[in-house]
Amino acid sequence: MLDVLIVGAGFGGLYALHKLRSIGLKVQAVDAAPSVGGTWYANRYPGARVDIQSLEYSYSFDEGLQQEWSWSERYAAQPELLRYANHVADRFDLRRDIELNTRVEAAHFDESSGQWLVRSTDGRQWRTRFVVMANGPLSAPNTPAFEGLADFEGRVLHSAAWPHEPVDFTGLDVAVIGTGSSAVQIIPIVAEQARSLTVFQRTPAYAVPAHNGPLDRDWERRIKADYAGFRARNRQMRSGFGSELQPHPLPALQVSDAERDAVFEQRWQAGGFALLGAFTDLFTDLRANEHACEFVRRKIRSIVRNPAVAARLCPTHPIGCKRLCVDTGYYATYNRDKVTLVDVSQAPIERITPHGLLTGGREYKADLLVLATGFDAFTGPMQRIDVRGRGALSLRDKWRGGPLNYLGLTVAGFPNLFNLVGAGSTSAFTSVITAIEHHVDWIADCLQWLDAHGHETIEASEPAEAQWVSLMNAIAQQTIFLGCNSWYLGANIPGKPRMFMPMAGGFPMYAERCAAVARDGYAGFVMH
Ligand code: N01
Repeated sequence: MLDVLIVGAGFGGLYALHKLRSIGLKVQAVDAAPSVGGTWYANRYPGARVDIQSLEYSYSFDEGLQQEWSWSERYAAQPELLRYANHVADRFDLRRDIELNTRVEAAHFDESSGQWLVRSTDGRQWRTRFVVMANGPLSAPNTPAFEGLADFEGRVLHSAAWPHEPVDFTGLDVAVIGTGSSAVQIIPIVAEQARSLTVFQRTPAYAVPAHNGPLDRDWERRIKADYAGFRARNRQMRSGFGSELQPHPLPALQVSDAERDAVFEQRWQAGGFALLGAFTDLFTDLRANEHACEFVRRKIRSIVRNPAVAARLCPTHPIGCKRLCVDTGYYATYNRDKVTLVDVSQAPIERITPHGLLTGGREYKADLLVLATGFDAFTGPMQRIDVRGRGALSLRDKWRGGPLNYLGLTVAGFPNLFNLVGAGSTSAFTSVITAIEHHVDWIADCLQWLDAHGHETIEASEPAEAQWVSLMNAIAQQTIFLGCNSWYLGANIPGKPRMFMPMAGGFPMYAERCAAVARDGYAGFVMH
């Protein structure tokens, strides 16, 4: 009998295992993959790298770890991130409590014993008091149901299930479907190797340059001289990172056009998400947001030589409404003669043929098809498991209209079950490792508190859950996030209920709410 079973051994599962073991609990983590690393094990397509600077996208829980690890680049690439996950697993002796190649298919709460029964696809079972779902909000790849896909005679690769051996695009006619963060990283690299590349774009993306390169060692030394202070300052930011570039003191609408553009330009040169942190009203005022949109559109028009292609690449939705893409040479790729951009916003992909794709009455030939079509975010990974709570309540049924939750960490009707970086938390808007550390520390405190107070179970109450969801909705209403079809809204998956799933209130506000709930003796929860 376990105290805690953790589903997933990515960055969330690894820290949960370390932390919960360190407070004396008997913990087991399982992962479907043959390796630790989660997202950074699965997403190994060419060009895969983090979009938050590595000095910020890394664990802060151990001073020795953050001092000794040295990133080679400003934005680490997938192999280095995977090495980091493996280093952490070794350094904290985590592997002895991790079962790999183990896919959980069911987790049922047994009311008579107050325990969870967790079962894997190969028939193994665990009894555990608590379950921590660390299976990641972006771990269920979305493969659209394109007619004819099974009859395609070339190779089909999904960005999130990339093969382990290198893929050689030399001499091939390659088609990429999608222009989100994954595609924006894949496209420039494929374009270098392939004979031709055709990109099928439904919605153009805003992409800002990463300006990646070797890590500036002076900067690294400066951060490491007070890493704890740097992390603390980052946690005061809405996004949980980026404290070195504070927003302009005035809103975008209160400065002159020239000053606003100078700030945007400075942020563009800084690279990455800095642009969205330029002014505090970019996420709350569509007129302010439009200035940033137009700034990026001007950049696109200045980079892409063919005006018709540039126009097709210019997004019309608010910037940041869909996750901003961070790129290396994305727009310039469309200046290559061998790269074609096909707009499928009006005439969708009709079908995949044995030798290509059919859209707008024309067939585009391809030897290799890359699906960079994203994920069934937040709910997908949870609903792929048969989770049943009190009274055999199924999570799939409970979430039919959207992922009801309390604090993003728990769901009413599912005692002793916690979710990391899921719907209802700020995960999608923070450096995810900051979110992970916050959630796990909160859960660890909660489990200790339960034992100290002689409680066996903790469970969100339905009124607290309803209040949290209406707070999430009320905050989202005040932002620009409802103005486009994003995976935050479930809008990328046909038939998925439209609900804004992350908490848009910013990390400091979210963390304070969670802390207040704990201070108030876990207000909104029912304990037995
Ligand atoms: O997925 P996406 P992603 N016909 O959903 C298109 C993180 N991430 O894997 O926009 C035609 O963003 C779809 O079109 P539309 C990051 O949080 C981070 O790229 O729905 N097209 C879109 O263009 C990111 O946000 C990094 O109209 C179809 C694309 O496929 C999240 O993961 C790198 C279609 C999917 O884009 C997801 O990114 C990679 C159809 N039927 C990912 N269905 C870093 O940089 C879908 N599309 C760290």
